[in-house]
Amino acid sequence: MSDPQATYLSDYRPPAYRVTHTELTFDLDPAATRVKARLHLERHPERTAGEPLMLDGEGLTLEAIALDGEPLEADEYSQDEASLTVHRVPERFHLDTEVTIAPEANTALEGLYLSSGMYCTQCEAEGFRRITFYPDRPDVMATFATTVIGGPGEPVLLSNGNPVERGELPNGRHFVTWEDPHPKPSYLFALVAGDLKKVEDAFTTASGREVTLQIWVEEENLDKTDHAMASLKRAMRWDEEAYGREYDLDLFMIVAVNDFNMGAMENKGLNIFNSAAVLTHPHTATDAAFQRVESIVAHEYFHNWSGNRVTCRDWFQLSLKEGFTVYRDQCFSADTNSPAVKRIEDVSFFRTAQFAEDAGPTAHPVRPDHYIEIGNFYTLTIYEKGAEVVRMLANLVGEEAFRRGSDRYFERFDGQAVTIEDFVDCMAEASGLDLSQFLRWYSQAGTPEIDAFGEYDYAKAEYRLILRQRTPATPDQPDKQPLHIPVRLGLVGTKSGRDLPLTLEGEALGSDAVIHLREAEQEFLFTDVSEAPVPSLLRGFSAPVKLRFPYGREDLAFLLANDGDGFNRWDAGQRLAMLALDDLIAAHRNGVEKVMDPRVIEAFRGLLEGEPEDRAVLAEMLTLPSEAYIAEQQPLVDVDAIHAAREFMRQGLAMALRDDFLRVYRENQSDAAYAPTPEQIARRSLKNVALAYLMAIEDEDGVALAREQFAADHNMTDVRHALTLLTHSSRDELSEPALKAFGEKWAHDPLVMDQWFAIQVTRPQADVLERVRFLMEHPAFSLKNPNKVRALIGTFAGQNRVNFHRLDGAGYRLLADTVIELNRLNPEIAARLVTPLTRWARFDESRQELMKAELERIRAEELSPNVYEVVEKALA
Ligand code: 0A1
Ligand code: ZN
Repeated sequence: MSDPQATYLSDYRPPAYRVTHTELTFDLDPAATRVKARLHLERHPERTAGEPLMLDGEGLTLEAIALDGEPLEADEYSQDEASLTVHRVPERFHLDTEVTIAPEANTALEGLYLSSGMYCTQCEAEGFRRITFYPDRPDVMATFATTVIGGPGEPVLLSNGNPVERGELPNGRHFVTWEDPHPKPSYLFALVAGDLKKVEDAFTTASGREVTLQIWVEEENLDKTDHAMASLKRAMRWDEEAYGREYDLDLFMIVAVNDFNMGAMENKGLNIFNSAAVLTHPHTATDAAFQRVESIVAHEYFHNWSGNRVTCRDWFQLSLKEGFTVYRDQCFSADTNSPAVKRIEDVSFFRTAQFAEDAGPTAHPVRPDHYIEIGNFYTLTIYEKGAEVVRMLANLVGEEAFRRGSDRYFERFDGQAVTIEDFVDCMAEASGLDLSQFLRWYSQAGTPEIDAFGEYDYAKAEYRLILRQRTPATPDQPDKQPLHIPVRLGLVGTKSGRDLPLTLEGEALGSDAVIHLREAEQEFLFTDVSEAPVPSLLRGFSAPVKLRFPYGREDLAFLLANDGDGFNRWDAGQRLAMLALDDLIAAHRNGVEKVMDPRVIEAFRGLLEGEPEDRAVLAEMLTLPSEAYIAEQQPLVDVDAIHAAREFMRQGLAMALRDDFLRVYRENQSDAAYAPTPEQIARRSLKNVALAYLMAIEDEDGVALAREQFAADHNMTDVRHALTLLTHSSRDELSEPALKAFGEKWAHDPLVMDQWFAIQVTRPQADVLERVRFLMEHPAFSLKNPNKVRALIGTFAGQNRVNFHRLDGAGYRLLADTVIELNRLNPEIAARLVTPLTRWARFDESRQELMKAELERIRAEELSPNVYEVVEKALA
């Protein structure tokens, strides 16, 4: 096999021919589905006449081909493993092809495949070419008419748009024809067929269109759709109010499937969801799962405008739809729940996972300029950093100009496939701002670092702030330019404990302002500063950067108690804990006795004993930075020292504040009927944080409460949390009976079994790796199901840091073995799973060697382009 080739943004050309209308007929069969396609084509006006027609196609058996009704002779076309070329075509014509494909053999879950006996499709990014020959690129947009023929096993036959005809056929077969009037790229095509049941509801749009809403599931899941339906209706209303965007068909469908590579897919009118991203029930799903479902349902729905009506010119522009849509779903969730907690959760995840990606061998810009396999670019950088970039734009231009800009974008480009510049231009026009420097955020990879210094001049009542920015080199990008960085800040008076009014260069800015850092180094002089302040910088995480400031621990304790910005109050607590953790890590490494910093205890005591304004935020404030986040802050990751330091601090806090934790637990314990409301969720989080501290010292009252909470079986949030604490305790008599009871009770429910797997493989005990191997043989586990792989292997490698990084290399070996097997079955999942190994450079030498050896072992295999690209970068 020759090495896979890269595709470059700079090579972009419009397609030689475009498709104006696509007619498809599927005659379904597990081993040999027949797909007939009639493509109505015409030459692209920007391309010269007489060029051959090239269509993408992979794994298709061509049965027939005709041009304008005339079958083609063998010398009139040619074929290789990825394409079909018709040598001579007229300006305008139609092409008929007939192919067969084998959905039952499709384990990659791209194209048409079978999931629990049900036919379904996944076409983004390049799955449609596994269904039929087609110009499979997002800038070819056509209307579709699709006929699906199924048998008695497929009473339900779905595709995009509206059903226009249905009927019976010989041999017990039947058909439904669907028409989608909105031109769309092939990646938004979808088909679902099987024995499905639906829940139906309705929504009236602002302009009075009656929309039927359907959620299609396997019969046993009919009682798990309420929350998704309610979320969908909220999202539809929100998009009308926040963006003026209405739904544009009479029918909107969601289908739940068990085997799915990602969370969900925004196919026009027929969203297909990983069942984990749509099904909820108080007894099977946690609060976090309820919130995730709400945000994913909204995300896919919002794509109807940001992605479908206006789509991407090419896959380099992926963040155009994904960054914008993530920003939209984040704002929606913030509006529906607690905005402060939503931001804290998003930022702590971002700073852990995206920062790590940006610092590793697969770092890439929000708009990459080349790729081997686009499937590898559905990343935290494209999605989450892309959303941060849109958020910065929104903050830079202001709410009203942002709305004018987005209106302009949707109106100007409706029905078109466009670029990131098109989007940014609309924002520049709507606001009158020059965003040319800002565009660097899209092309420059890596996390910018800001070093800040401040000086208060008492006599002059001035505060001088100096900001220096630099972005470290990333693969392929040694030199970086300064970025345009919005830094939101306040100055908190040390006497008054209040945000002071800000005056910058004579301009009064209020007490909370955004300053614009554009130079490598820039000075900001605030005047009329009446008392010595502590600066509160990068409020709300106003830019995706690392900001350092030489805060003392007293400063941080002060900000934790007084900062006018809730997000930065939380961040001050995290910084304070980090300083203390650094000491503990050093002590552990040097083999000296660890000592708990009393300032952390006092800060936590203040939080626990104060009046909680927002319980959900309080729960976040009482949560120490994760091991992954701590690791992200260290120059060289010492997994054992980090684990030991964090455990020491958790236990120190638990011992010092035991009574407070117990009280907080009791005050927030409730028997009210479960509802995923912000109030209830906040109480449960706070109570469960308290319980986790009590269990960190295996306090007898804590143990009793955990057992009671597990036995009470009130809702999955509480049950799962209690089970996790019992399972992670050092006492087998606590963990084993609970795990057994839970596993037996839920053996029939795959989504709950995923949780059962994840809970066990995050155990800190040293024998957990053997348990992972053992569980891989469990009847509920399957390498073919991505949810199972993520729950068992992904969770172990990503979250059980001490055991994955075992010094004998057994964790690495387990991961590599799995990647090698999955490389053949499902390359997309294999390429994602390998990620932890690619981060070898952060660890000590012996671990580096072990990790690289496993990467080499993978590289020696015959690799899919997906795994090849990742492993090559990791070993470069
Ligand atoms: N566009 C979807 C994500 C998605 C991408 C690829 C997929 O299969 C390979 C599936 C889904 C979203 O943003 O939700
Ligand atoms: Zn998306």
